[in-house]
Amino acid sequence: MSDKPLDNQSIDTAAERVGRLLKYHSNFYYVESEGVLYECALRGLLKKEGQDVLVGDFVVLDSINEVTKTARVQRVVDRKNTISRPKLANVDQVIVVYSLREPLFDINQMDRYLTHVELAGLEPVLCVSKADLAQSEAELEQIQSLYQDQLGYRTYFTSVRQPDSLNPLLAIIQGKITVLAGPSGSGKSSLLNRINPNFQLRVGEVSAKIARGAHTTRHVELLALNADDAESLIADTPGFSNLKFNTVLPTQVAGLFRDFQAYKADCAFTDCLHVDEEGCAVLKHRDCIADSRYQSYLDILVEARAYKEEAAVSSQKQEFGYKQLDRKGKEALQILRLKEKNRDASRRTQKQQVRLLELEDGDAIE
Ligand SMILES: Nc1nc2c(ncn2[C@@H]2O[C@H](COP(=O)(O)OP(=O)(O)OP(=O)(O)O)[C@@H](O)[C@H]2O)c(=O)[nH]1
Ligand SMILES: [Mg+2]
Ligand SMILES: [Zn+2]
Repeated sequence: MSDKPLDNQSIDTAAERVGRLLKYHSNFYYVESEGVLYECALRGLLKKEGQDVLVGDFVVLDSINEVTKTARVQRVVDRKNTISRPKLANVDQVIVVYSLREPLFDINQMDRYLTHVELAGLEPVLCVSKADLAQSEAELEQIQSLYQDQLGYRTYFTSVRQPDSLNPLLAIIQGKITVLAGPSGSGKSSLLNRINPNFQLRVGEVSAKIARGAHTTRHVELLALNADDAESLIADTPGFSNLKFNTVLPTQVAGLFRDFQAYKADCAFTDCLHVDEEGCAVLKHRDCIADSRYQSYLDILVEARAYKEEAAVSSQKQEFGYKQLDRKGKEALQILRLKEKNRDASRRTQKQQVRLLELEDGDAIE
């Protein structure tokens, strides 16, 4: 499994041990267990089943070789949670890093990141980076007033040029599994290099012309904040330019906006989408919700509606086609479905369709 000499006598075939997957690179899984980093391959069956093995996963190792520091990932332990972009498991918190300038702070994009974190069931933390580029105090105050004072998200302003500004952030990442997310060029890797210079993460340029980052970070890796502390880990992630909402149903979207919560239970219809419905309590209190937030809600709602339509069409197609089939055809389809079960993408589509059948409008997941 690696080019290191295989010392079979060092393999304890019976031994099993749990470790945490810190990174995946060139088909190898790097798993930390009891202070040792093992280079691992996947058990054949895991590959066959097409099971996702994610950075952050606890995995059971076997075929452990203490000489070559290699092992095999036998299985994945049940996850506490997963986040989708980037894909990570067992995360405690996500810090959304968005620069004040270069690239320019975009309130609707910020909402999209926050909503994604809410979707994973996690409490987002905001980090407004490159605070040294502020042209006035008012800029910072405006952001703080909306996100911290009105919405209650913890909001930090940082600059790698003002090292003291990192201290509050340092305090909240101790003892936790933290993920930094945010657009390319917002300074995630720079921030981490400041926190621990040993990380030596690659830092990119922000194009002057398009004011966008260069997608410098390519891989997700969990890094140990301190050498002998396996409980404080932080992940640098690649920035995304395009966060999609293609797994959310329209009735779920309002549940991701905490500023809607106080009102939405009083809407006349349980499937109210808070757009133009009569008896909508959110619209009645529209003045209490920031315009930018309501606009972000509408934008995401459009995508959720498109997703729902697409999923309905594909499930209808499948259902209609099935009814037309003769017995032989149905058998062939069953075999095809079984084969597809092993493929990740098709499994996901099937799950979406099942969820769609379960979720009539009005049965929103809260
Ligand atoms: N003025 C200023 N520039 C910064 C600060 N932090 C980072 N930068 C600059 O921003 C640019 C992008 O930084 P990166 O750390 O590579 O950004 P990133 O978020 O990791 O980007 P991706 O890996 O592409 O997602 C670099 O040129 C940094 O020098 C800061 O606090 N102030
Ligand atoms: Mg980076
Ligand atoms: Zn409503």
